[in-house]
Amino acid sequence: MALTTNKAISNWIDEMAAMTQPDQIVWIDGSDAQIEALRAQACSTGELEKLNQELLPDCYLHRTAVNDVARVEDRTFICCRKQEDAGPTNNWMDPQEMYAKLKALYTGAMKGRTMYVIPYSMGVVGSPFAKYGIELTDSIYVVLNMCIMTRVGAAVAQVMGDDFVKGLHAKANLDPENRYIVHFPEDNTIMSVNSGYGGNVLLGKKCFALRIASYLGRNQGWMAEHMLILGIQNPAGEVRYLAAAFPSACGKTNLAMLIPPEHYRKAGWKVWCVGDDIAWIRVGEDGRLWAMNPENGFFGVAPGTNEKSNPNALATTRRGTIFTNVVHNLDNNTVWWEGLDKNPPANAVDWKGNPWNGQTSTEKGAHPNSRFTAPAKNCPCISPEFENPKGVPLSAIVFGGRRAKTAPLVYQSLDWDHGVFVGSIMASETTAAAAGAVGVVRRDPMAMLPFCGYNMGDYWQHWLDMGTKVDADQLPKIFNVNWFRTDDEGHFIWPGFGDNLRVLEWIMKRCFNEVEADETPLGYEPRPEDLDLEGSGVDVDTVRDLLSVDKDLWLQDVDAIRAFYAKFGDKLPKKLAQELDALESRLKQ
Ligand code: GTP
Ligand code: SPV
Ligand code: MN
Repeated sequence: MALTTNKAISNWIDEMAAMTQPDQIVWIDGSDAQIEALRAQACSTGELEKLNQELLPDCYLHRTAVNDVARVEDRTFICCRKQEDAGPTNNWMDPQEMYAKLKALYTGAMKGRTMYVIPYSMGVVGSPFAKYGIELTDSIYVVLNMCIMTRVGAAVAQVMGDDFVKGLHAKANLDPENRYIVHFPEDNTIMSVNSGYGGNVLLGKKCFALRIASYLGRNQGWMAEHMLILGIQNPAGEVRYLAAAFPSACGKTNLAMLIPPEHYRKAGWKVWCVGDDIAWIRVGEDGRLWAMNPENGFFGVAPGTNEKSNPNALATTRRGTIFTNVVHNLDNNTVWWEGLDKNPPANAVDWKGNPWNGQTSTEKGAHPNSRFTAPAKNCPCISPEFENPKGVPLSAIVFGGRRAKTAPLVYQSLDWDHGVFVGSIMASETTAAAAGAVGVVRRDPMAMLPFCGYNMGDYWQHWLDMGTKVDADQLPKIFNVNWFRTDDEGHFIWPGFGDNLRVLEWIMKRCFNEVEADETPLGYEPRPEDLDLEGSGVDVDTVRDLLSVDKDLWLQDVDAIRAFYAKFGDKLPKKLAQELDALESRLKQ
């Protein structure tokens, strides 16, 4: 039964149904009974496998098609009327042309199938900062994931009125040549076809909460960012918040759920997770910047998650979780992935669905971008502010990426505008989260290269403008971090994970004027002896090395940045060009 009688909604659904021609239409109310029935149905067709319910209650396994395991950036489009508004970093096509092309792909695509109607909320339902969407899909896997990742149900259908983002997803025949992930920001519309992989099909996530929302945010004076949000509680009991943007598979989920090193724990330090992937940031009533997490779950990278690296993430996946493209351990009907433990199962099925012996196989059992979809409420360190519709006030914004050599462990920008510059010049080695080569350094400003729904030059200007809406002393301080510097053998020098708190502590001290810093051509850096290294296994000299700035490498980077900036023509804010010149002259001094 329809969950709303709103005409705008029913007309649009009728139109989409006339095109895709499903056998039936089913509204998703998100009730336990409905979810249970859908799980059973998906198990009966093999779309899901029910895991050991004693060890992993309400947990299921799914395998995608082998050619459909990551976001497809080359098939992701921003279709606005003027190409200039999409900018040089987005694929663009004229909206009418794209609608016509897609119509051919969607026509009859749901014949013999069910169209599910998912009313969902990004943010706490009914709160002033929530935004609503409806996703139409022919995939039960998508329905069940959306019920974890977003707030779904009748209440949402009631409050959304006419103001909702339209999302249409059809698996069609999963043809990679006709796979399209398309955004029409001017029409509040998302269309996804021929994929069944998370980031391409869970339309509330990257498509809405970043690409559409970044466009809305620019028009409405707020920001949608690819950022985790966390609270750091110090021994005095104060909680200070930061948001951090790292590219895909560069450590957001891990940082967001960090467990402090032992002596910090003993002293009373705690980290609270508010979000692990997306932050919507606004100016609050008190004039500060506040960040809220619009999601309701985690779609996290499985490989590398273990009892030591991220016990909180592991605990989060122990119930109500969908695992995608991991190893199926047949002995006890549980799951496994590379980096979970040193004991891969011998009697298992790999991510492709083939028999797999982890003791003898030289091939990976889980896909490097295999994922878990887990409810946020499972997380042992979920912040008490998680359900606060306003989110949390930010003291710091942190940028970071994977850089084997250039970027130091941490540095602080000179001020907001310089911080925007620092975000704009981010670069990182590519990962398995997107289809294509892995380990290639590319520029990824603010970790938003694949997610900005408009011209990146305008986006930078929007960042600069946001800085003028907040008093200078109230603005978050902006930092850059790099956990991924390697030695000559290619090993990570910094221990990372929980030990990253040592750097976050320094960052927070800087925000509250509790520690001095050294000035370098890049900005402010810690005096090595100011980082608490107790129990880290790292000595001060190593830290000095991790903080070193290789001027020759940086001058080469300046040239690369200049070439990158040139792509934006007039859209490049003058302020950023000036910041680049200033960096160059500081490096040459
Ligand atoms: P998306 O969900 O794709 O946006 O990724 P993410 O940014 O949340 O990355 P995630 O925390 O899942 O980490 C991705 C990979 O980086 C995992 O394999 C981690 O084990 C690894 N990783 C995370 N933090 C660190 C760190 O501090 N040091 C090192 N060396 N590796 C890390
Ligand atoms: C990312 O790739 O940044 C992710 C996973 O968080 S996805 O939902 O596929 O975008
Ligand atoms: Mn992400």
